[in-house]
Amino acid sequence: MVSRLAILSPHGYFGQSNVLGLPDTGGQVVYILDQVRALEKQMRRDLHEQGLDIQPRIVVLTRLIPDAGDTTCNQRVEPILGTENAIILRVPFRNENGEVVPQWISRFEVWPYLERFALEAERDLVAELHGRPDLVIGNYSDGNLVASLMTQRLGVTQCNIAHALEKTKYLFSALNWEEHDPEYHFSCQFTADLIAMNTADFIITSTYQEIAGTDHGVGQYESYQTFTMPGLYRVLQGINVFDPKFNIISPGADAEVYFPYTDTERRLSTLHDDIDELIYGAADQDARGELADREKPLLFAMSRLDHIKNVTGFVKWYAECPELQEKANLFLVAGVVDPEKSSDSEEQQQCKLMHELMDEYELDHCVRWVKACSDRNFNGELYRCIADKRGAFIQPALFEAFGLTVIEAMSTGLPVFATCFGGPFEIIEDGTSGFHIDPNRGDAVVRKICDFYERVEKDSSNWDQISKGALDRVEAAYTWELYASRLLKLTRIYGFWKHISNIDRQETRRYLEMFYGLLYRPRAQKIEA
Ligand code: UDP
Ligand code: LCN
Repeated sequence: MVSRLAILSPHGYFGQSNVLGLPDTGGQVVYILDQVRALEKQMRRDLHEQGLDIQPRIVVLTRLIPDAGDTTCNQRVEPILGTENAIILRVPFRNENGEVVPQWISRFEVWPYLERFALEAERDLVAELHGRPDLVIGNYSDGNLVASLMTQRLGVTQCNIAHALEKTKYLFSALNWEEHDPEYHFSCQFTADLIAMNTADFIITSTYQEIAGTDHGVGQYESYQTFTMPGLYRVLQGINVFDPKFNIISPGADAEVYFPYTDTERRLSTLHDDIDELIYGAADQDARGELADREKPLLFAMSRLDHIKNVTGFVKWYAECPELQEKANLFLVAGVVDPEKSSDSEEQQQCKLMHELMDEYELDHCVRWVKACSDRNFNGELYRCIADKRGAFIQPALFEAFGLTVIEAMSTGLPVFATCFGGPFEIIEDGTSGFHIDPNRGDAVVRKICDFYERVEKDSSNWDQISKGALDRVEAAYTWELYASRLLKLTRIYGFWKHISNIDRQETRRYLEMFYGLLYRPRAQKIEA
């Protein structure tokens, strides 16, 4: 029986409005909120079928941020919309004197706060649930470490979800850890990852390649098998990627929000004027560029303005390809347009680079760049409006762990060109339900898009075919109903296994505790100092 769940996601701005696109705040938040809605529904169904009159409870534990800007991240409790009983419960980070830390903290710098956070969050969770949860789900390195600390004490089942670990995002990140450490603190993060993935009872991933990689790329978990951080430690067998604790359960895109552009009855036509203004309006503080030709299809990209998302890389390829400029305009929703409005150094740097590119290549007549849009209903309709104009979604990331925007766009019937490094490689069947692009080969990327539009100019059914392929693909493999029923099945299986086998993992546990105490803790404390 599974009736009480705790989900951990400490970093970033975890909220239900005005948060998407803020630093460190993207797909993980969307994933968890959709996951909670789907799980609550499925748990209620299961409990009912078991003849039990029990209300399922789900608590998402995150960080309370007093200086929360336009978000609700300074509220302790927030009910989750679309559920009956699920809540967000926020617990603050405290410094070593016990004082609450008021400001947002980058995900790279959360390490000194987590041990205390885990204790406080556990106390609040048990009080809220009037007992222990049946399962604790950790998210990303910090959530997984807290889940580890909590489940070891509570003796309950631990499930880990990586989303997007940093190790495979930065070239030779382990080898060059010392050079990166002042900014990124990888020595803490990779140690936390090793501890959490070894204490977890089961791990779920969104794709296969996330576990074991592909012929041309290393998997997120695979990268922890053997590695060295020179001068710190050498890992001989960090994780066994063939351990039966690994399972693939792919997320979906909320079907209420991301539905096909052809579903005219459900279209949010009241938003069309605002969308038109967003795309074709005049430049201002939050928008740059004014599209001169309204007739051209739009190449649309939407993501956080991080280096890894490579939006600026795509702008450069577009700028250097007059043929593509002739065929389509470029519309970008990303981060901030005014660098002064950002508190994140990487975002500021990308923002400045984008301005430089637009100046250097004089792109203001064919590129429109607007700040992050956080309203998902608006965004759903935005994808559809771009599909109306026979546009395409571009996801040019250097690496994308999964890529929710890819399935959101596909769910609306918008053809997608997405990176071949990471999740999109598995989501999209190249040439059938979208296209793979290699972010290291800008010339080939623009060629592929030009070729597509040439085919579409000759016969518009080429666009329809890919659009239909995308819709079919998402319906078959990426839905939250499938996700919830699989995750709850696994929870029962691994929970039962833990209970009956009572495997003696004391040696591993002692080793990990020592690793935590001798290595992680002092390094984490040093960050605060
Ligand atoms: N998103 C948004 N507004 C933005 C940028 C992103 O609403 O300006 C949403 C997007 O629709 C998606 C999520 O944030 O649901 C990003 O998830 P994805 O998995 O693509 O990337 P992540 O940001 O997690 O790396
Ligand atoms: C984080 C990411 O970077 C994305 O690739 C994923 O889609 C998202 O989390 C949800 O898992």
